[in-house]
Amino acid sequence: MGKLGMVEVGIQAKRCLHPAMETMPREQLAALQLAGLRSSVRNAYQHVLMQRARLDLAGIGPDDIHTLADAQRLPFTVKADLRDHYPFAMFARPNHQLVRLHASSGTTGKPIVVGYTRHDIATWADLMARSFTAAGARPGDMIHNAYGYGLFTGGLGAHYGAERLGATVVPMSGGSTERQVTLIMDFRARVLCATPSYALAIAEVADAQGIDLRKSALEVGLFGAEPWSQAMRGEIESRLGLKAVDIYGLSEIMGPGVACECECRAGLHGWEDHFLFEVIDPDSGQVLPEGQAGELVITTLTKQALPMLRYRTRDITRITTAPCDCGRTHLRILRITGRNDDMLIIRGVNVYPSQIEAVLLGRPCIAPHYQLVVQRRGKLDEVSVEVEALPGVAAETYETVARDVAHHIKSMVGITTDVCVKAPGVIPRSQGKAVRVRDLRPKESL
Ligand code: DLL
Repeated sequence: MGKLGMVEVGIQAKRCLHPAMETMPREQLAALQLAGLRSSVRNAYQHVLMQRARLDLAGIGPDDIHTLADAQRLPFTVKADLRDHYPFAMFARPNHQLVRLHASSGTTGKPIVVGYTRHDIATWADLMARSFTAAGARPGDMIHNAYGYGLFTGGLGAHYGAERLGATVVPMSGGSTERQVTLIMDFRARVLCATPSYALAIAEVADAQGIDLRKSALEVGLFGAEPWSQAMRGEIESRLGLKAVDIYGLSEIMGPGVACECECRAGLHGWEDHFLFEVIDPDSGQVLPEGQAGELVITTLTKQALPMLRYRTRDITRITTAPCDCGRTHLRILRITGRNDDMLIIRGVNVYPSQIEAVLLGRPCIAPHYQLVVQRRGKLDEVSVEVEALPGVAAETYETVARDVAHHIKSMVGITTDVCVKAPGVIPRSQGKAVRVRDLRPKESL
């Protein structure tokens, strides 16, 4: 690398919260990961009965980890394991050593519960602060946090990270959307944290109040917790007048801040000093070569209370270790296209809601609010797309608009859909994760 390159990396590295760690040569990072992997397997083996039994069955123990590739011999962990060991049987620490619990809402059956020691919470705050910094937030910023507080990891995760960064956090949570708009304007927030769908709901309420959020102090948004398309990014940026950054995480592994985009926005840096990332073929379980799309699998390297070995996230993505212009060396996870569970198979074509979203957001006359309704007719699954017209579009033209949208879905995604254009404001708005699919198929047929 030439001198100029060195200077550029130097400048960029200043935008890192932990420059030495975030720009560490990959061989050193690998050595760190190996040590972390050994200690995480040891933690799980020594303190979690279920993990010990499973590792014994697989014939691998903490002393058998010699290279990072040995991770591939470890058994997978899945969400059902957490349900089956509800509430605390997967914890590697007794309750009196935990300082916090979070839980997923769990639409079916028991929720899953995750626990943190004081050290785990400090690591999480650090990684969230690192993510904020990568996204362009700075100490002294006013951070408006519209992620839900409570058992969901979004609110408190972003909150602790913002405080750790040295920012001022407005702990707004989701809901009271008119008030959100008022406080964003009055407190002059520079950074907004919300799900992408809720960010748009805030923009819509601002419009209705005659307030132009593009004139607010907002400059950066950290949006995540649900899949969103590049087209949605464009929509959010033009409505809110900020730079929209993608942030990823999941409760089972930590919460938000497992990975986050930097200012280059060319994939989300997965923080490899704390996590080991793999992409597998969801059917065979085999690790895929770098760059191929598959299911993301994550192993925690430093978690005390809940060490996770090869957790199958169900999230579909690709990873790259190619150098990023920001100078960070940690690999990048490309935009999550969807979850395995959300994938629809319509007459043999695999479809993620985000693919349909990308088409909808590119059409004129259509608002960025939609739901897909899946039904079974005879033996075949069918999708109807419920979408809203923009205010001001004449109701007589709804049918023509619907035909245009159906045509574009057919040509770009390859499936035939029944499109229904509805009046503005009819599709339910989210305050957190948007419900994109209404599945009306009989349960026993799935
Ligand atoms: O959603 C944690 C989070 C909060 C992440 C705030 C980002 C911002 P869970 O409720 O456990 O945790 O849901 C995790 O949400 O497996 C993905 O399917 C999805 N998800 C999270 N971030 C993204 C993203 C939080 N940036 C599940 N893009 C994950 C796509 C995402 N999907």
